[in-house]
Amino acid sequence: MHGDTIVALSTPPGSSGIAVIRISGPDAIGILDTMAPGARAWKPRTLHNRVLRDTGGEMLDDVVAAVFHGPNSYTGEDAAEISCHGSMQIVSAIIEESIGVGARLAEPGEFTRRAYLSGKLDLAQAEAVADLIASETRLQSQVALEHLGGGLSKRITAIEERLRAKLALVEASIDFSEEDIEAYTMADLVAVSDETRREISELLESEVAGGKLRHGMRITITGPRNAGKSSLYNALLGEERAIVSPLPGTTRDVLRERIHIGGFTYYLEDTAGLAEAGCEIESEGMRRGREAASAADLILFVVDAGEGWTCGALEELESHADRNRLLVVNKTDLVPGGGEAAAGSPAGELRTVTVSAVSGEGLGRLREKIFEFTANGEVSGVSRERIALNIRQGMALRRAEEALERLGRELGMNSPAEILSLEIREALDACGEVTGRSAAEDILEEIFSNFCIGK
Ligand SMILES: Nc1nc2c(ncn2[C@@H]2O[C@H](COP(=O)(O)OP(=O)(O)OP(=O)(O)O)[C@@H](O)[C@H]2O)c(=O)[nH]1
Ligand SMILES: [Mg+2]
Repeated sequence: MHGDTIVALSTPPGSSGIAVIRISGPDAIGILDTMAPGARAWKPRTLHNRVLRDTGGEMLDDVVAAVFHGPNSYTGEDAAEISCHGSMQIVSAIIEESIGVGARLAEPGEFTRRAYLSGKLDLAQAEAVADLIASETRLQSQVALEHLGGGLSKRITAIEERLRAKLALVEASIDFSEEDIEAYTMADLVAVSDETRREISELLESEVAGGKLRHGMRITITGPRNAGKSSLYNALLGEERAIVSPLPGTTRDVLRERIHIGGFTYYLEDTAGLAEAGCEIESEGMRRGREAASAADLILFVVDAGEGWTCGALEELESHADRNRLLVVNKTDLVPGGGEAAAGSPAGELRTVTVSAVSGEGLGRLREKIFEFTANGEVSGVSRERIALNIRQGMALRRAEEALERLGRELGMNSPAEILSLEIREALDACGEVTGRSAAEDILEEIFSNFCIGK
Protein backbone atom coordinates (compact mmCIF):
# COMPACT_ATOMS: atom_id res chain seq x y z
CA MET A 1 0.00 0.00 0.00
CA HIS A 2 1.19 3.49 -0.79
CA GLY A 3 0.18 6.56 1.15
CA ASP A 4 -1.83 8.52 -1.34
CA THR A 5 -4.49 7.96 -3.97
CA ILE A 6 -3.80 8.75 -7.61
CA VAL A 7 -6.10 9.50 -10.54
CA ALA A 8 -5.52 9.73 -14.29
CA LEU A 9 -7.11 9.38 -17.68
CA SER A 10 -6.03 6.00 -19.09
CA THR A 11 -7.30 6.46 -22.64
CA PRO A 12 -5.81 8.99 -25.08
CA PRO A 13 -6.88 12.62 -24.64
CA GLY A 14 -9.36 13.99 -27.18
CA SER A 15 -12.93 13.21 -28.19
CA SER A 16 -13.86 9.54 -28.19
CA GLY A 17 -16.82 7.26 -27.59
CA ILE A 18 -15.68 6.40 -24.09
CA ALA A 19 -12.84 7.60 -21.87
CA VAL A 20 -11.52 5.53 -18.97
CA ILE A 21 -10.40 7.20 -15.74
CA ARG A 22 -8.55 5.17 -13.14
CA ILE A 23 -8.23 5.87 -9.43
CA SER A 24 -5.88 3.81 -7.23
CA GLY A 25 -4.91 3.98 -3.56
CA PRO A 26 -6.45 3.69 -0.12
CA ASP A 27 -9.18 6.30 -0.78
CA ALA A 28 -10.01 5.20 -4.35
CA ILE A 29 -13.35 3.64 -3.51
CA GLY A 30 -14.23 6.40 -1.02
CA ILE A 31 -13.53 9.02 -3.71
CA LEU A 32 -15.84 7.29 -6.18
CA ASP A 33 -18.42 7.02 -3.39
CA THR A 34 -18.53 10.81 -3.05
CA MET A 35 -19.54 11.04 -6.73
CA ALA A 36 -21.65 7.88 -6.81
CA PRO A 37 -23.06 7.34 -3.30
CA GLY A 38 -23.19 3.65 -2.42
CA ALA A 39 -20.05 2.68 -4.34
CA ARG A 40 -18.38 1.49 -1.12
CA ALA A 41 -20.96 -1.29 -0.92
CA TRP A 42 -20.71 -2.35 -4.59
CA LYS A 43 -19.84 -5.88 -5.46
CA PRO A 44 -16.20 -5.63 -6.61
CA ARG A 45 -15.17 -6.13 -10.24
CA THR A 46 -18.74 -5.64 -11.40
CA LEU A 47 -19.95 -2.88 -13.68
CA HIS A 48 -22.45 -0.35 -12.33
CA ASN A 49 -24.30 2.21 -14.43
CA ARG A 50 -24.62 5.39 -12.33
CA VAL A 51 -24.87 9.16 -12.58
CA LEU A 52 -21.80 10.86 -11.07
CA ARG A 53 -22.38 14.15 -9.24
CA ASP A 54 -19.98 16.73 -7.88
CA THR A 55 -20.04 17.86 -4.24
CA GLY A 56 -22.59 20.57 -5.16
CA GLY A 57 -24.95 17.89 -6.48
CA GLU A 58 -24.44 18.90 -10.14
CA MET A 59 -24.44 16.03 -12.64
CA LEU A 60 -20.96 15.21 -14.00
CA ASP A 61 -21.87 12.37 -16.38
CA ASP A 62 -23.79 9.14 -16.77
CA VAL A 63 -21.08 6.48 -16.48
CA VAL A 64 -20.25 2.81 -16.07
CA ALA A 65 -17.91 2.17 -13.15
CA ALA A 66 -16.42 -0.66 -11.09
CA VAL A 67 -14.50 -0.97 -7.85
CA PHE A 68 -11.62 -3.35 -7.10
CA HIS A 69 -10.49 -4.33 -3.62
CA GLY A 70 -6.74 -4.80 -3.21
CA PRO A 71 -4.92 -7.04 -3.83
CA ASN A 72 -7.31 -8.02 -6.62
CA SER A 73 -6.64 -5.07 -8.88
CA TYR A 74 -4.03 -4.05 -11.45
CA THR A 75 -2.05 -2.05 -8.89
CA GLY A 76 -2.71 -4.45 -6.03
CA GLU A 77 -4.40 -1.59 -4.13
CA ASP A 78 -8.02 -0.51 -3.80
CA ALA A 79 -8.99 0.94 -7.15
CA ALA A 80 -11.88 2.30 -9.18
CA GLU A 81 -12.39 2.54 -12.92
CA ILE A 82 -14.83 4.93 -14.51
CA SER A 83 -15.87 4.71 -18.16
CA CYS A 84 -17.40 8.08 -18.97
CA HIS A 85 -18.39 9.77 -22.23
CA GLY A 86 -15.23 10.66 -24.11
CA SER A 87 -15.36 14.44 -23.85
CA MET A 88 -12.32 16.20 -22.43
CA GLN A 89 -14.64 18.55 -20.54
CA ILE A 90 -16.28 15.61 -18.75
CA VAL A 91 -12.93 13.90 -18.15
CA SER A 92 -11.43 17.07 -16.64
CA ALA A 93 -14.49 17.62 -14.44
CA ILE A 94 -14.35 14.08 -13.01
CA ILE A 95 -10.57 14.25 -12.47
CA GLU A 96 -10.87 17.68 -10.82
CA GLU A 97 -13.67 16.42 -8.61
CA SER A 98 -11.53 13.41 -7.59
CA ILE A 99 -8.62 15.71 -6.78
CA GLY A 100 -10.97 17.98 -4.83
CA VAL A 101 -11.90 15.10 -2.54
CA GLY A 102 -8.36 13.85 -1.94
CA ALA A 103 -6.74 12.25 -5.02
CA ARG A 104 -3.61 13.49 -6.75
CA LEU A 105 -2.81 13.36 -10.48
CA ALA A 106 -0.73 10.26 -11.27
CA GLU A 107 2.83 10.49 -12.58
CA PRO A 108 3.74 8.69 -15.83
CA GLY A 109 3.70 4.92 -15.28
CA GLU A 110 2.64 5.28 -11.66
CA PHE A 111 -0.13 2.67 -11.85
CA THR A 112 2.31 0.09 -13.22
CA ARG A 113 4.97 1.18 -10.74
CA ARG A 114 2.51 0.51 -7.93
CA ALA A 115 1.67 -2.87 -9.47
CA TYR A 116 5.40 -3.63 -9.43
CA LEU A 117 5.87 -2.43 -5.85
CA SER A 118 2.93 -4.54 -4.67
CA GLY A 119 4.42 -7.60 -6.34
CA LYS A 120 1.71 -7.95 -9.01
CA LEU A 121 4.33 -7.71 -11.75
CA ASP A 122 8.10 -8.07 -11.77
CA LEU A 123 10.31 -5.58 -13.58
CA ALA A 124 10.60 -7.57 -16.82
CA GLN A 125 6.81 -7.77 -16.92
CA ALA A 126 6.42 -4.05 -16.18
CA GLU A 127 8.74 -3.31 -19.10
CA ALA A 128 6.60 -5.58 -21.25
CA VAL A 129 3.55 -3.41 -20.46
CA ALA A 130 5.35 -0.42 -22.00
CA ASP A 131 6.43 -2.54 -24.99
CA LEU A 132 2.88 -3.77 -25.47
CA ILE A 133 1.49 -0.24 -25.52
CA ALA A 134 4.18 0.83 -28.00
CA SER A 135 3.77 -2.22 -30.24
CA GLU A 136 2.85 -1.57 -33.86
CA THR A 137 3.28 -5.00 -35.40
CA ARG A 138 2.02 -8.43 -34.48
CA LEU A 139 5.52 -9.73 -33.77
CA GLN A 140 6.18 -6.82 -31.39
CA SER A 141 2.97 -7.45 -29.45
CA GLN A 142 3.55 -11.22 -29.41
CA VAL A 143 6.98 -10.77 -27.81
CA ALA A 144 5.61 -8.21 -25.32
CA LEU A 145 2.75 -10.54 -24.37
CA GLU A 146 5.15 -13.45 -23.85
CA HIS A 147 7.27 -11.30 -21.53
CA LEU A 148 4.17 -9.94 -19.76
CA GLY A 149 2.96 -13.49 -19.19
CA GLY A 150 6.26 -14.19 -17.41
CA GLY A 151 8.07 -16.02 -20.24
CA LEU A 152 11.38 -14.27 -19.60
CA SER A 153 10.92 -14.05 -15.82
CA LYS A 154 10.39 -17.83 -15.58
CA ARG A 155 13.64 -18.50 -17.44
CA ILE A 156 15.53 -16.14 -15.12
CA THR A 157 13.89 -17.52 -11.98
CA ALA A 158 14.84 -21.08 -12.97
CA ILE A 159 18.46 -19.97 -13.40
CA GLU A 160 18.38 -18.21 -10.04
CA GLU A 161 16.96 -21.23 -8.24
CA ARG A 162 19.67 -23.46 -9.60
CA LEU A 163 22.41 -21.02 -8.62
CA ARG A 164 20.92 -20.45 -5.19
CA ALA A 165 20.92 -24.18 -4.45
CA LYS A 166 24.62 -24.36 -5.33
CA LEU A 167 25.37 -21.24 -3.32
CA ALA A 168 23.84 -22.89 -0.25
CA LEU A 169 26.14 -25.90 -0.64
CA VAL A 170 29.24 -23.77 -1.17
CA GLU A 171 28.44 -21.52 1.77
CA ALA A 172 27.69 -24.48 4.02
CA SER A 173 31.21 -25.70 3.38
CA ILE A 174 32.52 -22.31 4.57
CA ASP A 175 30.33 -22.23 7.67
CA PHE A 176 31.18 -25.74 8.76
CA SER A 177 34.81 -25.21 7.86
CA GLU A 178 35.22 -28.56 6.21
CA GLU A 179 38.65 -28.98 4.78
CA ASP A 180 37.43 -29.05 1.16
CA ILE A 181 34.26 -28.92 -0.80
CA GLU A 182 33.43 -32.51 -1.49
CA ALA A 183 34.51 -33.74 -4.88
CA TYR A 184 31.02 -34.58 -6.12
CA THR A 185 29.80 -31.12 -5.16
CA MET A 186 32.64 -29.63 -7.17
CA ALA A 187 31.85 -31.66 -10.27
CA ASP A 188 28.21 -30.76 -9.94
CA LEU A 189 29.05 -27.09 -9.57
CA VAL A 190 31.11 -27.13 -12.76
CA ALA A 191 28.22 -28.76 -14.63
CA VAL A 192 25.64 -26.30 -13.31
CA SER A 193 27.87 -23.32 -14.00
CA ASP A 194 28.46 -24.44 -17.60
CA GLU A 195 24.81 -25.16 -18.22
CA THR A 196 23.72 -21.83 -16.77
CA ARG A 197 26.24 -19.98 -18.86
CA ARG A 198 24.95 -21.70 -21.98
CA GLU A 199 21.42 -20.75 -21.11
CA ILE A 200 22.32 -17.13 -20.45
CA SER A 201 24.26 -16.80 -23.69
CA GLU A 202 21.25 -18.26 -25.52
CA LEU A 203 19.06 -15.55 -24.00
CA LEU A 204 21.67 -12.92 -24.86
CA GLU A 205 21.50 -13.94 -28.51
CA SER A 206 18.00 -12.45 -28.63
CA GLU A 207 19.24 -9.02 -27.57
CA VAL A 208 20.16 -7.84 -31.07
CA ALA A 209 16.72 -8.80 -32.33
CA GLY A 210 15.16 -7.17 -29.28
CA GLY A 211 16.86 -3.87 -30.10
CA LYS A 212 15.76 -4.01 -33.72
CA LEU A 213 12.26 -5.06 -32.76
CA ARG A 214 11.77 -2.29 -30.19
CA HIS A 215 13.65 0.58 -31.74
CA GLY A 216 13.26 -0.10 -35.44
CA MET A 217 15.91 0.19 -38.14
CA ARG A 218 16.91 3.06 -40.33
CA ILE A 219 16.88 2.75 -44.10
CA THR A 220 18.25 5.69 -46.08
CA ILE A 221 17.54 6.11 -49.77
CA THR A 222 20.36 7.89 -51.54
CA GLY A 223 21.89 8.08 -55.02
CA PRO A 224 22.28 10.45 -57.97
CA ARG A 225 19.73 13.13 -58.74
CA ASN A 226 16.60 12.17 -60.60
CA ALA A 227 17.21 8.43 -60.17
CA GLY A 228 13.70 8.09 -58.75
CA LYS A 229 14.53 8.04 -55.02
CA SER A 230 11.45 9.99 -53.99
CA SER A 231 9.30 7.87 -56.31
CA LEU A 232 10.67 4.74 -54.64
CA TYR A 233 10.15 6.29 -51.19
CA ASN A 234 6.49 6.97 -52.03
CA ALA A 235 6.03 3.51 -53.52
CA LEU A 236 7.38 1.80 -50.38
CA LEU A 237 5.21 4.01 -48.15
CA GLY A 238 2.13 3.53 -50.28
CA GLU A 239 1.41 7.26 -50.37
CA GLU A 240 2.56 10.36 -52.24
CA ARG A 241 4.56 11.73 -49.34
CA ALA A 242 7.55 13.24 -51.20
CA ILE A 243 7.44 15.63 -54.15
CA VAL A 244 8.43 13.90 -57.39
CA SER A 245 9.35 15.85 -60.51
CA PRO A 246 11.37 15.44 -63.70
CA LEU A 247 13.56 18.35 -62.56
CA PRO A 248 16.82 17.21 -60.97
CA GLY A 249 17.33 18.49 -57.42
CA THR A 250 13.70 18.27 -56.30
CA THR A 251 14.31 16.86 -52.82
CA ARG A 252 16.18 19.13 -50.43
CA ASP A 253 15.45 17.96 -46.89
CA VAL A 254 15.61 14.52 -45.33
CA LEU A 255 12.10 13.05 -45.10
CA ARG A 256 11.40 10.23 -42.67
CA GLU A 257 8.38 7.90 -42.26
CA ARG A 258 7.72 4.54 -40.63
CA ILE A 259 7.05 1.37 -42.57
CA HIS A 260 6.65 -2.22 -41.39
CA ILE A 261 8.15 -5.27 -43.03
CA GLY A 262 7.88 -8.77 -41.54
CA GLY A 263 6.90 -7.52 -38.08
CA PHE A 264 9.82 -5.08 -37.84
CA THR A 265 9.58 -1.29 -37.90
CA TYR A 266 11.76 0.67 -40.30
CA TYR A 267 12.38 4.39 -40.50
CA LEU A 268 12.59 5.05 -44.21
CA GLU A 269 14.42 8.20 -45.27
CA ASP A 270 14.41 10.04 -48.57
CA THR A 271 17.33 12.38 -49.22
CA ALA A 272 18.52 14.99 -51.71
CA GLY A 273 20.05 13.65 -54.93
CA LEU A 274 23.82 13.68 -55.25
CA ALA A 275 25.50 15.87 -57.87
CA GLU A 276 27.86 18.79 -58.20
CA ALA A 277 26.39 21.30 -55.77
CA GLY A 278 24.96 24.38 -57.44
CA CYS A 279 23.87 26.58 -54.59
CA GLU A 280 24.16 26.67 -50.83
CA ILE A 281 20.76 25.05 -50.26
CA GLU A 282 21.70 22.13 -52.52
CA SER A 283 24.99 21.49 -50.77
CA GLU A 284 23.28 21.65 -47.37
CA GLY A 285 20.67 19.17 -48.63
CA MET A 286 23.39 16.78 -49.79
CA ARG A 287 25.30 17.19 -46.53
CA ARG A 288 22.17 16.18 -44.60
CA GLY A 289 21.59 13.25 -46.93
CA ARG A 290 25.16 11.97 -46.51
CA GLU A 291 24.90 12.36 -42.76
CA ALA A 292 21.66 10.34 -42.72
CA ALA A 293 23.24 7.62 -44.88
CA SER A 294 26.29 7.38 -42.65
CA ALA A 295 24.04 6.40 -39.71
CA ALA A 296 21.75 4.04 -41.65
CA ASP A 297 21.28 0.36 -40.85
CA LEU A 298 20.78 -0.11 -44.57
CA ILE A 299 21.41 2.17 -47.55
CA LEU A 300 19.30 1.80 -50.66
CA PHE A 301 21.52 3.29 -53.35
CA VAL A 302 19.22 4.10 -56.24
CA VAL A 303 20.48 4.48 -59.79
CA ASP A 304 18.63 5.04 -63.04
CA ALA A 305 18.74 1.93 -65.24
CA GLY A 306 19.07 4.09 -68.34
CA GLU A 307 22.01 6.10 -67.06
CA GLY A 308 25.52 4.79 -66.83
CA TRP A 309 27.64 5.10 -63.75
CA THR A 310 29.06 8.55 -63.30
CA CYS A 311 32.26 8.46 -61.33
CA GLY A 312 30.75 10.79 -58.72
CA ALA A 313 28.01 8.27 -57.99
CA LEU A 314 30.49 5.47 -57.58
CA GLU A 315 32.55 7.55 -55.17
CA GLU A 316 29.44 8.31 -53.15
CA LEU A 317 28.57 4.63 -53.00
CA GLU A 318 32.09 3.73 -51.93
CA SER A 319 32.13 6.41 -49.23
CA HIS A 320 29.54 4.30 -47.39
CA ALA A 321 31.43 1.03 -47.68
CA ASP A 322 31.12 0.50 -43.93
CA ARG A 323 27.30 0.36 -44.13
CA ASN A 324 24.95 -2.35 -45.31
CA ARG A 325 24.09 -1.43 -48.87
CA LEU A 326 21.63 -2.58 -51.47
CA LEU A 327 21.91 -1.34 -55.04
CA VAL A 328 18.48 -0.52 -56.43
CA VAL A 329 18.37 -0.19 -60.21
CA ASN A 330 15.23 1.84 -60.90
CA LYS A 331 13.17 2.73 -64.00
CA THR A 332 13.55 -0.75 -65.46
CA ASP A 333 10.27 -0.14 -67.29
CA LEU A 334 12.16 2.24 -69.56
CA VAL A 335 15.01 -0.13 -70.28
CA PRO A 336 14.22 -3.35 -72.09
CA GLY A 337 16.24 -6.10 -70.46
CA GLY A 338 16.06 -4.42 -67.05
CA GLY A 339 19.04 -2.21 -66.47
CA GLU A 340 21.86 -4.58 -67.11
CA ALA A 341 24.21 -1.67 -67.61
CA ALA A 342 23.82 -0.56 -64.03
CA ALA A 343 23.72 -4.07 -62.62
CA GLY A 344 26.97 -4.90 -64.34
CA SER A 345 28.61 -1.83 -62.89
CA PRO A 346 31.85 -1.61 -60.96
CA ALA A 347 29.69 -2.13 -57.90
CA GLY A 348 28.66 -5.50 -59.30
CA GLU A 349 29.49 -7.39 -56.15
CA LEU A 350 26.78 -5.49 -54.29
CA ARG A 351 23.44 -7.13 -53.92
CA THR A 352 21.22 -5.65 -56.56
CA VAL A 353 17.48 -5.41 -57.00
CA THR A 354 15.89 -4.11 -60.17
CA VAL A 355 12.63 -2.22 -59.76
CA SER A 356 10.31 0.26 -61.34
CA ALA A 357 8.96 2.73 -58.80
CA VAL A 358 6.34 3.73 -61.35
CA SER A 359 4.96 0.31 -62.37
CA GLY A 360 5.63 -1.32 -58.99
CA GLU A 361 7.64 -4.10 -60.63
CA GLY A 362 10.21 -5.60 -58.25
CA LEU A 363 8.98 -3.81 -55.12
CA GLY A 364 7.95 -7.09 -53.43
CA ARG A 365 11.42 -8.46 -54.10
CA LEU A 366 12.96 -5.28 -52.70
CA ARG A 367 10.93 -5.59 -49.47
CA GLU A 368 12.06 -9.22 -49.13
CA LYS A 369 15.69 -8.23 -49.66
CA ILE A 370 15.43 -5.42 -47.09
CA PHE A 371 14.03 -7.87 -44.57
CA GLU A 372 16.57 -10.59 -45.38
CA PHE A 373 19.38 -8.12 -45.08
CA THR A 374 18.36 -6.51 -41.81
CA ALA A 375 16.21 -8.85 -39.77
CA ASN A 376 16.00 -12.32 -41.19
CA GLY A 377 18.86 -13.68 -39.12
CA GLU A 378 17.18 -12.38 -36.01
CA VAL A 379 13.56 -13.12 -36.63
CA SER A 380 13.89 -16.89 -36.42
CA GLY A 381 15.41 -16.61 -32.95
CA VAL A 382 12.70 -14.26 -31.78
CA SER A 383 9.79 -16.15 -33.27
CA ARG A 384 10.81 -19.48 -31.81
CA GLU A 385 10.37 -18.50 -28.17
CA ARG A 386 9.00 -14.96 -28.49
CA ILE A 387 11.69 -13.76 -26.13
CA ALA A 388 13.83 -10.76 -26.99
CA LEU A 389 15.90 -8.97 -24.37
CA ASN A 390 16.04 -5.20 -24.13
CA ILE A 391 19.31 -3.34 -23.56
CA ARG A 392 18.90 -3.17 -19.79
CA GLN A 393 18.16 -6.87 -19.50
CA GLY A 394 21.08 -7.65 -21.82
CA MET A 395 23.47 -5.62 -19.70
CA ALA A 396 22.39 -7.40 -16.54
CA LEU A 397 22.69 -10.85 -18.09
CA ARG A 398 26.11 -10.07 -19.53
CA ARG A 399 27.21 -9.24 -15.99
CA ALA A 400 25.85 -12.63 -14.88
CA GLU A 401 27.64 -14.33 -17.76
CA GLU A 402 30.94 -12.70 -16.83
CA ALA A 403 30.59 -13.76 -13.19
CA LEU A 404 29.96 -17.34 -14.31
CA GLU A 405 33.00 -17.22 -16.58
CA ARG A 406 35.10 -16.14 -13.62
CA LEU A 407 33.46 -18.86 -11.52
CA GLY A 408 34.50 -21.41 -14.16
CA ARG A 409 38.12 -20.23 -13.96
CA GLU A 410 38.11 -20.28 -10.13
CA LEU A 411 36.70 -23.79 -10.16
CA GLY A 412 39.50 -24.84 -12.49
CA MET A 413 42.03 -23.45 -10.04
CA ASN A 414 40.42 -25.14 -7.05
CA SER A 415 39.87 -21.75 -5.42
CA PRO A 416 38.49 -21.54 -1.89
CA ALA A 417 34.76 -21.64 -1.27
CA GLU A 418 34.69 -17.95 -0.24
CA ILE A 419 35.74 -16.88 -3.74
CA LEU A 420 33.33 -19.25 -5.44
CA SER A 421 30.49 -17.95 -3.34
CA LEU A 422 31.36 -14.35 -4.28
CA GLU A 423 31.01 -15.10 -7.99
CA ILE A 424 27.77 -17.03 -7.57
CA ARG A 425 26.36 -14.12 -5.58
CA GLU A 426 27.41 -11.69 -8.29
CA ALA A 427 25.67 -13.80 -10.96
CA LEU A 428 22.53 -14.03 -8.82
CA ASP A 429 22.55 -10.32 -8.21
CA ALA A 430 22.80 -9.61 -11.94
CA CYS A 431 19.92 -11.99 -12.73
CA GLY A 432 17.88 -10.27 -10.02
CA GLU A 433 18.24 -6.98 -11.88
CA VAL A 434 16.24 -8.39 -14.78
CA THR A 435 13.22 -9.24 -12.66
CA GLY A 436 13.77 -6.30 -10.32
CA ARG A 437 14.59 -8.34 -7.23
CA SER A 438 17.82 -6.40 -6.94
CA ALA A 439 17.18 -3.33 -9.11
CA ALA A 440 18.25 0.07 -7.81
CA GLU A 441 15.86 3.03 -7.46
CA ASP A 442 17.38 4.94 -10.41
CA ILE A 443 16.69 1.99 -12.70
CA LEU A 444 13.05 1.99 -11.65
CA GLU A 445 12.89 5.75 -12.16
CA GLU A 446 14.18 5.43 -15.70
CA ILE A 447 11.85 2.60 -16.64
CA PHE A 448 8.64 4.10 -15.30
CA SER A 449 9.28 7.66 -16.42
CA ASN A 450 9.14 6.41 -20.01
CA PHE A 451 5.56 5.25 -19.57
CA CYS A 452 2.55 7.35 -20.45
CA ILE A 453 0.35 8.90 -17.77
CA GLY A 454 -2.57 6.66 -16.88
CA LYS A 455 -0.65 3.37 -17.23
N1 LIG B 1 9.47 5.57 -66.12
C1 LIG B 1 9.83 5.75 -64.88
N2 LIG B 1 10.01 6.98 -64.37
C2 LIG B 1 10.39 7.11 -63.10
C3 LIG B 1 10.59 5.99 -62.26
N3 LIG B 1 10.92 6.44 -61.02
C4 LIG B 1 10.93 7.79 -61.12
N4 LIG B 1 10.63 8.20 -62.35
C5 LIG B 1 10.57 9.58 -62.83
O1 LIG B 1 11.84 10.16 -62.68
C6 LIG B 1 11.72 11.53 -62.34
C7 LIG B 1 12.48 11.82 -61.06
O2 LIG B 1 11.84 11.14 -60.01
P1 LIG B 1 12.07 11.50 -58.48
O3 LIG B 1 11.43 10.44 -57.71
O4 LIG B 1 11.68 12.90 -58.20
O5 LIG B 1 13.66 11.38 -58.44
P2 LIG B 1 14.64 11.71 -57.24
O6 LIG B 1 15.75 10.74 -57.32
O7 LIG B 1 13.91 11.80 -55.97
O8 LIG B 1 15.16 13.13 -57.66
P3 LIG B 1 15.87 14.27 -56.77
O9 LIG B 1 15.08 14.45 -55.54
O10 LIG B 1 15.83 15.45 -57.66
O11 LIG B 1 17.24 13.81 -56.54
C8 LIG B 1 10.22 11.81 -62.24
O12 LIG B 1 9.78 12.35 -63.43
C9 LIG B 1 9.64 10.44 -62.04
O13 LIG B 1 8.31 10.33 -62.48
C10 LIG B 1 10.37 4.67 -62.80
O14 LIG B 1 10.53 3.64 -62.15
N5 LIG B 1 10.02 4.62 -64.10
MG1 LIG C 1 13.71 13.29 -54.63
